[in-house]
Amino acid sequence: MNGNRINISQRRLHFTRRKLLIGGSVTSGLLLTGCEKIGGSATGTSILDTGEKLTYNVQRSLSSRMALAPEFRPDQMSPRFRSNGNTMPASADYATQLAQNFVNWVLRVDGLVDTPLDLSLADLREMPTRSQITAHNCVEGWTAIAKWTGVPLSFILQRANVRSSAKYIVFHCADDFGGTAYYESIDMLDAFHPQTILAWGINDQPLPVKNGAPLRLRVERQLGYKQAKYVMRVEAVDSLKSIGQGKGGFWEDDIDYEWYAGI
Ligand SMILES: Nc1nc2c(c(=O)[nH]1)N[C@H]1C(S)=C(S)[C@@H](COP(=O)(O)O)O[C@H]1N2
Ligand SMILES: [Mo]
Repeated sequence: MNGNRINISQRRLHFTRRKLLIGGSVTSGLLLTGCEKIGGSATGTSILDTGEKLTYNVQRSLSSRMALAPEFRPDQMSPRFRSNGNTMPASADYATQLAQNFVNWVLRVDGLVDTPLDLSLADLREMPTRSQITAHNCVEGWTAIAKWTGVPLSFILQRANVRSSAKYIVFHCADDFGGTAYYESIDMLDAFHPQTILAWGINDQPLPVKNGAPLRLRVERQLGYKQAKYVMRVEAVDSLKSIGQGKGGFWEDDIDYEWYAGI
């Protein structure tokens, strides 16, 4: 199927990018050796002296964290976007919100902010909107491309006057596994990344329950389990220690998934 072929090449692209990044440092080493051989003088090596290499490495690490995830054309979208993990929160409160079509639902934004917010779905839809067609990679071995629409997290954090003491943003979700609430967290670089949005739409439709209604995180440089569904509360914190078991997310606590799941 056409969708599958795109998915496979997308995965290759990720692996190639990783190799390239690793290859980068190897190449600069080789270049240095080449200079020494050809130049045979101290002047040759000084072109890549410590200062130069530092600037290069700092530049590289910054650009790899803030670089945009690949975006795709509409004709590359997967025919359907599957669902994984919880597909319907079990809580009575969620059932009530769903029955009311989320008209009385509010997103709480609090923690290390000067202006805590309670935002309705209507409030969120009126905020600046970003749409992006991106690939979702689940560690269980599937990839799908969908169009996500929502409000940049940076806009909400700025409106809440997030304090400079905040180091992480925690997403508290409505669902649980055996009584343990799902949550996730990201650092401030990811929180202010231009593709990090709180999405209320998928493929030009309101987010269905199976994909996280009414609101889910999209943090496009990271793996599937970071894409918190059923987000009810956004909390700015300076440490993750006191949340859950302290490893920054449900799967991180439960089965030692990496907290930083950048791809
Ligand atoms: N609240 C919540 N968020 C979640 C999950 C979950 O079970 N609960 N599963 C995660 C995993 S492992 C993946 S791959 C994606 C799946 O998103 P989807 O159901 O929209 O495909 O959501 C992530 N976010
Ligand atoms: Mo996943």
